[in-house]
Amino acid sequence: MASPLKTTLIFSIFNIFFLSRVTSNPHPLDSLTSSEFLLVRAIVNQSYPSFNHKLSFQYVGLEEPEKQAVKSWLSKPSSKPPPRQALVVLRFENQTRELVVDLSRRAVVSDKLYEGFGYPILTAEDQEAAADLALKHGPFLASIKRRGLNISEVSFLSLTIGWYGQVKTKRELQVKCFYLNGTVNFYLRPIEGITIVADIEQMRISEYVDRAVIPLPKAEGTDYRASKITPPFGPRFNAAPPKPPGQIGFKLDGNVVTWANWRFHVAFDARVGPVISLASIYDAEQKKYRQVMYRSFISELFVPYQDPTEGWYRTTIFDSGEYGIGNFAISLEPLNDCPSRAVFVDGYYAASDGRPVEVPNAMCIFERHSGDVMWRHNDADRKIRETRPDISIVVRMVATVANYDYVFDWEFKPSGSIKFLVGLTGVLQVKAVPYTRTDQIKEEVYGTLVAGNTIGVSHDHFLTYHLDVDVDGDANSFVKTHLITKRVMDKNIPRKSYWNFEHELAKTESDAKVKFGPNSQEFLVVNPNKETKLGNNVGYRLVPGSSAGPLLIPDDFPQIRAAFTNYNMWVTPYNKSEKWVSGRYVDRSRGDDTLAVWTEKNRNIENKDIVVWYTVGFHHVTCQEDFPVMPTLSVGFELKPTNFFEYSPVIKTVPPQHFSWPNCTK
Ligand SMILES: [Cu+2]
Repeated sequence: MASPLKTTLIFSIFNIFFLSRVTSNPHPLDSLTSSEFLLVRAIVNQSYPSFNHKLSFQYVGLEEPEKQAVKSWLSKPSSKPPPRQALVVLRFENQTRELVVDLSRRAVVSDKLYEGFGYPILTAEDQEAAADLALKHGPFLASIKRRGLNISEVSFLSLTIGWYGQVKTKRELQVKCFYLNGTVNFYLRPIEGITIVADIEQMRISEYVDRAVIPLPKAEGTDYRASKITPPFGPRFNAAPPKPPGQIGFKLDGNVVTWANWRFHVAFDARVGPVISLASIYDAEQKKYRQVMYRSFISELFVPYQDPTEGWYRTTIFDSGEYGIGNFAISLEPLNDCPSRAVFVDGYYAASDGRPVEVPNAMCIFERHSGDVMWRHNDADRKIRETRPDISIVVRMVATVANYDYVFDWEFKPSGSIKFLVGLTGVLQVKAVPYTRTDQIKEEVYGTLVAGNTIGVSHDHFLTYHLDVDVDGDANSFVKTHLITKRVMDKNIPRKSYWNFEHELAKTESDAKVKFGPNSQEFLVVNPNKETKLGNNVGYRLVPGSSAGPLLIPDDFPQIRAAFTNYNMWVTPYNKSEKWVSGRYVDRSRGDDTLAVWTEKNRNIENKDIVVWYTVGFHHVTCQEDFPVMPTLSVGFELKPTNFFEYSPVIKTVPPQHFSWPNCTK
């Protein structure tokens, strides 16, 4: 049993602001509001009436204004903001159309028929349609009967099927089926051996195979609800100490957060989820905010399963481009998903009829008192002890992507660091097998036996971040710093070796493709036009975290489509249209519009407005502890100031006033 948490109240070391929401004109980077979604729908319906036509809204989101227009508005916020526009992707009469709708002119200002490969983000209705087709398919009902199962206990999951070199493709989804009957955690009870592929344009089952009857994993031990757990129980915890009501520690003006020395803008998008823009940090020496990052979001989340058998080889999922991470955002639970004093922000995405779907509390923003040390130093002789607690601000969104849950955090630290963290939790995708112990297994099973009759199938998670870093201005360069072992040449010195570093400037996109290997390297974005007083170029360093690369061979079809994972890091010149590393239309894509293709132009990136693309990679060899719900595994990376400030930006933080702590003797 855990000991009761000791209660201490710490005032923020920074000014405490009260929550204030100023209703003013929208910021040019604000997400579309509920009423704007309705306006977009009305404008589109004038050109594309849904009556008597097959029309669906696959994606509606902010058409990002020109970067220079945003920047000039920021320099003079009283001036007219850039036009507010929406990007709309439709399926109309079985064709994909891409529209730009101008909200102030109330008009469609651009309308293009898309005739390339791939299809838009799936709507919930697309996925439900595939499941409905399966449910009504006679041979499937016969298969369920043959297994002695009750159709009313069957649950479905519609998944994309990828592309395997076919000349012609259709909008098709595979439908996986599961059995409830005694559990709510149906993902852990797959009805294995059945392949169902549904054509969601022709509305028919295009492929159906019932290969074999495999034992169904048991319902026992799969439930995760607090009300249903049975002894022996795990540790019991006390709640975190309460915080004074009303005080949130930061200021929220519309969607602009101001906290300590940071200022940034928060938005929500159906495709990529959280979008954090215009991050700038106050420099007390220069008495002004300095730019760090224009825009950042998760461009793609690729999860290829590593089971090449007939029923599983198609399962290589692109969560952003095929489904939309924002479409999977869930309402966060106060105190458990986000701590007390968190402020919640709602999100909106378009349903297939264009109406807004509200996700209440889709994101939360909170000041984090981690209990860690921000910096400290001791001098015993002079009886000096100076220590500062680490306090930061976090923006969080959680997407429950069917079985899996992802916790996405952007954490801003007073030291100037930005941490990009992803927590992986939720339920594994599992495969039913005849085995109940590992010693029965005499074949390749593509994963770990995590419960009786249950293989947790091996897979990867690759999250590629779009990082439009603007270090103290637009014009930046990318520099690789090589750490090199050197020989000591001075014969009077007994030591033989040391290391030193050498900078290598990346002039083109090819120079900046980085695959992590055994060599020690650091990665720096510098502003070659700005120096510290000491003459160092101001910069920000990318500190890699979990960064596994792909293990598939490069000409394998899923890897061609996910060629943006071929390198851990890439740098491109800013191009407004290059936002989604997997391409604009990812469902059944052929890899002809990926980051790997864009960079074939080998453009100049020196002293330019550049974008860094970094992939957080994780190979998941499953284990029994992942069952029935996986404890959160955190992965991520950090952007860290490097010669950006003249000296430590946190040395002059004012120590917090503490209440006396009864259990502390000294
Ligand atoms: Cu995993």
